[in-house]
Amino acid sequence: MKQAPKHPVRLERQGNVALVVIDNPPVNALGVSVRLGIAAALNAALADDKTDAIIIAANGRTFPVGADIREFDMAPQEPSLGQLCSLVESARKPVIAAIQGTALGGGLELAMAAHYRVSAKTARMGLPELLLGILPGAGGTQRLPRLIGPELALDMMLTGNQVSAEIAAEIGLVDLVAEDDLRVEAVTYASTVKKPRPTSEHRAHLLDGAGYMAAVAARRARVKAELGANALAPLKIVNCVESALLLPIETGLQVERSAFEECVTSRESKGLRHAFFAERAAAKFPEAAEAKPAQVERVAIIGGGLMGSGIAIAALQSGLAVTLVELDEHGVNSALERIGAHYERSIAKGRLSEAQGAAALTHLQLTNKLDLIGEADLVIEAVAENFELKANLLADIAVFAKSEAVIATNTSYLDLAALAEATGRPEDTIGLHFFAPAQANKLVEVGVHDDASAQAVMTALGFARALGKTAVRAHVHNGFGEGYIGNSILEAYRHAADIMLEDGATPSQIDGAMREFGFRLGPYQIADMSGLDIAYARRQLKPRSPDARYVEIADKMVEQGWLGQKSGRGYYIYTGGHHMGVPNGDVLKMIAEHRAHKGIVPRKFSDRDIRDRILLAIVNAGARLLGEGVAARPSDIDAVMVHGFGYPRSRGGPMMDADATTPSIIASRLSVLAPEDPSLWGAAPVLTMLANERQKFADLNTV
Ligand code: 3H9
Repeated sequence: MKQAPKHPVRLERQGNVALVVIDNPPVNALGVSVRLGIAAALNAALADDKTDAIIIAANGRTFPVGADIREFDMAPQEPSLGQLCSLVESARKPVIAAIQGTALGGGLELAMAAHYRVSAKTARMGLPELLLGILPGAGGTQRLPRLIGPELALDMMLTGNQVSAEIAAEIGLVDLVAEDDLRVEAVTYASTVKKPRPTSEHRAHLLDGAGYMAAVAARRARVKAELGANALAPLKIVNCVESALLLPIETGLQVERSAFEECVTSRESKGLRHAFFAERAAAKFPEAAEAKPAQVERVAIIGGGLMGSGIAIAALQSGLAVTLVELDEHGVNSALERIGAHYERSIAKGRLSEAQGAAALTHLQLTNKLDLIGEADLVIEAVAENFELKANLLADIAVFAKSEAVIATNTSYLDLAALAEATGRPEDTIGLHFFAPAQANKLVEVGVHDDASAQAVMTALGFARALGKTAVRAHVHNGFGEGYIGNSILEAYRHAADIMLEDGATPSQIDGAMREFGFRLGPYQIADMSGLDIAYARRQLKPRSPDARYVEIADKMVEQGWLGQKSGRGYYIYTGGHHMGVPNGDVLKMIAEHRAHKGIVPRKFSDRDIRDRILLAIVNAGARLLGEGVAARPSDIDAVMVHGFGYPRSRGGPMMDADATTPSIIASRLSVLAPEDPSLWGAAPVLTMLANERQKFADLNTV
């Protein structure tokens, strides 16, 4: 556990300027000790006759990035951030905020409560509260429109986007951008300002009342159209900005406060905050105690198919040099086509300029010569899912890769320890499991086997983070860990769905119920997208468990050549311009015959039954992975499901959902289902333990 600094705020002096310096690493979050410290230092400076102006500054890499999010579930402690901001604004001496790094959320609100703002050239500012399901609750909704007008203020608050110092100066958010030394230039600036200039008294943007109201109305209509009439935090933001025009600031602040309280206690905000901390907890690998990530400047990827090309694009986007190796000229050309098409699409959509696209491609080396991987710091094989193929390739990679290079295999099903052994350098070899499309999907699982060195693991983690991915550790050991976390849970999810399919539900009903829950796609849409032949091939290799119910529907489809989108037919038909597909009547007919053949009398499942059964299967599979030590903490499973599989972020993840239901209720529901298929529904020991001890999954979360 990190110790809070003893004195997170200090009062310093330079001539007649007092500096209130916040020092609360790592990000100067405005927890209660910081708020108390700022209030005390401010009062001391105000009482000091020798002080003419006060600067609020921060040590370390950044101005405060916001309120301390961990305090949101605790009893409120005074002064609140709102009270502190009012204290700052009402100061009788000029207060200047000196901003560096990222002034976010409550940090920017504190700066806006100051009378003047000076920022470093590289500083960025934003109000990202919406991403946590809340709204700026310390005056941001009242002060920002006064400073920059309603339209820009709504834009910043409804997107969470940050603005640069240059833009901030243009729009009136900061008064001066320091040329060189922020602290020195802020002190010089402070000695030139003569009196306080409270933001609440800025009227320029409130004068055109009709224009202001029109901007608010347009934004409200847009939010409702895009997010629905129940979008809590976004609509509250719009209401608060409206109040900034219509009400005196004290009343506007009260409106904002009660809106904040309603949002912060919402299930959505709790879910989003859980997801925020789950991502950060997942990055805490035990290997960090032993090693630091080595720098990866060049990555080599073997295999330029969908996955390999996606990884290459992700690496190029992050500014790394890439060597992409294909088998032959034909492979090289198709990889080039695939990557080129990606850049063309990005340029057409305006995400990249032509120059940026061209510049990124200059860092790409495409070749059919494996010996060119010698300069890479990390080599990832991303060829077809076949043990022999991968093992032989990994042995060759080990010959050409430099001795300090880390070697990674992009598999989650094949035996990781055996593949590592095939390199002759097991300590350097780890699993790096990307999810398609690898350039966009935020999840990477780092597969760790018992012989992997801490150095290799940490380098893989550092690489995944450099790509902007959420990395989650999967411990593969003693026969556990096949499919790592993600695919192992996906298998249980699919199996629960298949049982319902065989017993009476339709693919589109199951997909619809899961979309209604919040997934972007249902399991059969995903199966059609991935191609049914891939899972089929794996099933053929896998021994069947005697207590597992086997549903042959997908096998029968593959045998008919219905492989999903790639063959134009799967659970849905994709011909005739139907991008999303229409239900495949032939599959429905085949399922009906299949049921009759097995003597199954179809029964009805409500959407709620479907959702409940699938969630039970996911949670039980998650609990099993915890018991096996494959997943280190429940929140890691949440991070995997949110980032890799589109579990609705606002729910936090399945294990958080399970805690809301309580493990004991889940265990008793599982016991009802267990006779149907003990392999799927038999309660995992961890779940039974939590149920017996009346504990929750959250009690197992360690950081
Ligand atoms: C708000 O301000 C509400 C107000 O309007 C009203 C109040 C009444 N609190 O992400 P990193 C921790 S809401 C507590 O790995 P990076 C984080 O958990 C807030 N802790 O670094 C991690 O801890 P650990 C609005 C926080 O460089 C460590 O700091 N602000 C907070 O990749 C490093 O974080 C936001 O939503 C926090 N606010 O990214 C900004 N922020 O080492 C949220 C971070 O123990 N923060 N931590 O794992 C971010 O977006 C990123 O952390 C940031 C740095 C971009 C700042």
